[in-house]
Amino acid sequence: MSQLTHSDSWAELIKHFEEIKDLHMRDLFAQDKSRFEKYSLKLNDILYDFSKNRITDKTLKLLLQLAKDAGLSEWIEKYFAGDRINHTENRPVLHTALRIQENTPVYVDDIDIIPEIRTERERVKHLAEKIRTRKWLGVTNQAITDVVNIGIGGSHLGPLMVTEALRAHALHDLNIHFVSNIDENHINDTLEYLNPETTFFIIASKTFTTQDTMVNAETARQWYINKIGSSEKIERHFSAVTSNVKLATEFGIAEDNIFKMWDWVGGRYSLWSAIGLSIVIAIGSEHFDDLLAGAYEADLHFKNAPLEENIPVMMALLGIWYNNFFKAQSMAVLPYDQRLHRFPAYLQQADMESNGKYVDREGHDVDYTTGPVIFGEIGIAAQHAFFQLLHQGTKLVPADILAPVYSFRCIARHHRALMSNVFAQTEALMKGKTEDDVYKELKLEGLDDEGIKKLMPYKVFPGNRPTSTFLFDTLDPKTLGTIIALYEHKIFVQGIIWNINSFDQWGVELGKQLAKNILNELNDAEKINSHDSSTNGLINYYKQRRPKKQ
Ligand code: G6Q
Repeated sequence: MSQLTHSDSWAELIKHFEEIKDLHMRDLFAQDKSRFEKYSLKLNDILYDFSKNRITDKTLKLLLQLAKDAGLSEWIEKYFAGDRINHTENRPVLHTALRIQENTPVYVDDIDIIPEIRTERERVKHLAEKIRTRKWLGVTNQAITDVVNIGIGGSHLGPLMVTEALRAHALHDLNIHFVSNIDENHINDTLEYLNPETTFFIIASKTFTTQDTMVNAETARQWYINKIGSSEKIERHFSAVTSNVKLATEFGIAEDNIFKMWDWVGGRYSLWSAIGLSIVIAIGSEHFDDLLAGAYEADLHFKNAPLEENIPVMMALLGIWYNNFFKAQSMAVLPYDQRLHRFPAYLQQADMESNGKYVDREGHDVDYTTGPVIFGEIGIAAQHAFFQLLHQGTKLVPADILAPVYSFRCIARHHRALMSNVFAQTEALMKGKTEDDVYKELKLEGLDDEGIKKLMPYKVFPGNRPTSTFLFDTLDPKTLGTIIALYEHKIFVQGIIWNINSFDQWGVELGKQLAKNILNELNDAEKINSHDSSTNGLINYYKQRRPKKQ
């Protein structure tokens, strides 16, 4: 038995779960008029309402005890101080250093990393501003009109999510594209309408060895050479963000156009580093600074707020409550702001790659469940799709809702309708619809008692489905920075309580190795028999059916 499941606080929580599991939130709200005041927190313009959760004061007390028993406060100190908490890779975890606003030093191997972070950021801004102000000229001395970020995973999802979210701040005559899939359709479809004379590529890869990115990068280079007729002035069209300067130089990227990454920044936590070059080009350096400043606000809050007033801690504890005690397998992320449409995909990686692990920090199998399946979609779209399961399915799916109080180019008619959905859905998920409600509704519609009786079971909603709502003023860079960092810290807290290393990703590394081996087997027409019968069968079927040139 692990220390966690062996602890007194765990045993108390199991006992408490038995007491509380049948309580209905409808009754909890009726009994306690101050639930909203009690169970909501604020950070700047962000309101976090977690009152529509299946909790009481006692639940929170016990969950907080669990966090204390895990030594959370000490771990938070280690995290910010640069201890090597990513022990399987022997690395510190310092994405937080990328957004520090003061000149407080942060040491890695006795060297203060802040000056280097600032130097690199200035280089990024300098290039970005030259492109934005049309001073960076391509091979035929024309300004850049299109920027293509080639990267995958952590070198793709963060920049893509943020540039989409902050479109309102972007230049209208500069297009940013993202290519991640090794499927040639992705790069072909992107390059089809672009002019090589006015296109600028960012090869974003921490390792500069990731197959998907390197194959796409090579195709981009060939495209440039074929279209221009030579590699003339190619250095004006290619840049790289990487910790592998040697490979980037060998690829042919000019040293001035290579931006550094460090091994103490994990891919999925790297949008704050030079990996954010595409973001800076899109929204400008001042807005990027605001994004960092927003994240820093979340860092300060996480570091300094008492655990019971700490938003990421509450988010994490609620997740643990449902995951480990209610045995919920998943969690939905439902932004109602259209510009957050890539946020669920971004969070899916951040959370599932960090906490999808069954081995604890001591190398033992855990005897409890860890990270949930994260999924999501724009809330409004999801209402017309999978909300059915949230309301009446057999699974408990806790959900996070994110919505802006106002929008940049607000059209009141749209925005009020949007928000009416936010409030109506969270209320309905919590309250449900009783037989009484259904009876009255159907009676009003003119149904007789016989008809009502037949329809009744289908029309009842059990309710008691938990949601937590983030309401923020508007989706500006600062607020977005804060929201992202709150989720990063939530993931950290859960990793600490589950006693796992949230910062390695051996599962992802495996995929990188496997594909390399099989690639060699695809290069000729020879029949393969080195795998299991299914893999052999699939490979051989593919080899037989593919057109000659492929
Ligand atoms: C993120 C992961 C992974 C990584 C990609 C791309 O935390 O490590 O998603 O970001 O595999 O790796 P490179 O940046 O090295 O190409």
